Amino acid sequence: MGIIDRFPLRSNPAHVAPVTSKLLIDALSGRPHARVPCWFMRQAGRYLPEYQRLRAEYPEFLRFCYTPDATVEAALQPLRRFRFDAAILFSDILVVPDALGQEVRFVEGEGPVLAPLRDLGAIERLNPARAEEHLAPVFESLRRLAVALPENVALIGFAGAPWTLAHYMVEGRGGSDGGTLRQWAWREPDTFARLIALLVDTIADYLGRQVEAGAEVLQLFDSWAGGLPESQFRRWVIEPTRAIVERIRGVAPQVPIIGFPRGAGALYVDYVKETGVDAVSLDQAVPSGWAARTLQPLCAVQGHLDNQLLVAGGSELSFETWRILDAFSAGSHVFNLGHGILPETPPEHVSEVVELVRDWRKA
Ligand code: 1CP
Repeated sequence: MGIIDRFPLRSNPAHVAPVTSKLLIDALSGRPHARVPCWFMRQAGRYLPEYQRLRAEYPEFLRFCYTPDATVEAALQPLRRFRFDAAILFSDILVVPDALGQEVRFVEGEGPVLAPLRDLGAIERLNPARAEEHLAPVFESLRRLAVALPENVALIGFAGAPWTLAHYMVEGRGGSDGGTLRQWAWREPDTFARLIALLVDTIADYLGRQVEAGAEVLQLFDSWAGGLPESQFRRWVIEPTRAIVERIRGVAPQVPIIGFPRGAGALYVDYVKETGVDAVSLDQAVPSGWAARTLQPLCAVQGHLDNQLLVAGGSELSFETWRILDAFSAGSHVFNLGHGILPETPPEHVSEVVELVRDWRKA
C-alpha cells in the first residue's frame, strides 16, 4: 500500500477540484495527500524575537495591522524558521468592528478594549458601507503574500465569526464570561439578530474580497462559541456560520473553509453537519477518539495539541504529537494546536513538533 492510500477520500467531499501542489488544500478538500500538513494558529507573533523587533516600530497594533510592509513581513517570519505548510494573513479579527466604525484599541498587557455596543442605536450607527475601503490594506497584504509564498505553501485568510465578534463588540473586551452578551441575546433576540445579520453580511463580503486578493483557504474563528445552551448555539453560532459558508460557496466554491467553534463540546457534531464547513478545528478538550469516530467521517479535522504543552516541552510533547497523529490517521487531518501559540512558547519547541509531524510514518 502506497502512503497516499493511507489517507483516503472522505465520504462526502463538498466539492471536487483538481489535485494541487499544496498539501493543506488537498487535505482540507478530502483529496489524497502524502503526509499530514501542519500550521499553527498564531504562528506569527510575540513568541518570535524578530516579531517583537518589528512590532516595536509601531506603537499602535491596529496601525501595524493596516501597514502591508509590516504584515507581510510578520506573516513570512515563521516560514523562515519552520517548515509550515501554510501562511496565515497577519491581521486581527477586530479589524472588522474597527472598519464598521466602533472604537477599538489594543492596550499593552491587557489586550483589546472596545467602546461597548449595547443598544439598537449603537447597531444603527455602525457603517458597513465604509468597511471595504477601510480594509483595503488587508487585501493588499494578501496580494503581496500570494506572490511571495513558495508554491507549496497555502495562504489562509480569516475572520472572526459573528458570535465572537459580537462578544468583543458588546462586552468591550475578551476574557469575561460574556454575561452581558448572553443576556442581551435572550432578552431582545430581535434586536440582537440585527447585529448578527449585519456581521454575517460584512464578514461574507470581507472573506469574498480576501479570496479575490489571493486567500486560498479561509478560517472562521469562533473563539467564544463555548458555553452556550443548545438553542442559543444553533441560533447565534451555527445559523450565522451556515449563512456565511453559503455566501462564500456562491462566489468561491473551490476555497476550503475551516470552522473553529472553540469549546463547543458535543455540539461540534451539529456544527459540522449543519454549517457545511470543509474542516473543523478542534480545541484540546475534545476527546481525539470521539472526534475521529464522529467528526472525521464528515469533514477534515484540524488540531489539537494543547498550546500549554508546546510551552512545557519535553518527552510528553513528542508522545502527545504522535498520539494525535495516530488518532486521526484514518482520515483527513491537519496538524495544529487546540488554540493559538502563547507568547512564552520557546521557538525550538515549535520546530520540534513541525519536524515530528513531517517525519511521521515517512516511508
Ligand atoms: O502585542 C501584539 O503584538 C499584539 C498581539 C496580537 C497578535 C500577534 C493580537 C492582539 N492579535 C495578533 C494577530 C492575530 N490575531 C492573528 C494573526 C497571527 C497568526 O495567526 O499568525 C490572528 C489569526 C488573530 C486572531 C484573533 N485575534 C483571535 C482568534 C484566535 C484566538 O486566539 O482565539 C482573537 C480572539 C483575537 C483577539 C485578540 N487580538 C489580540 C489579542 C491579545 C487578542 C485576544 C484577547 C483575548 O483573549 O480576548
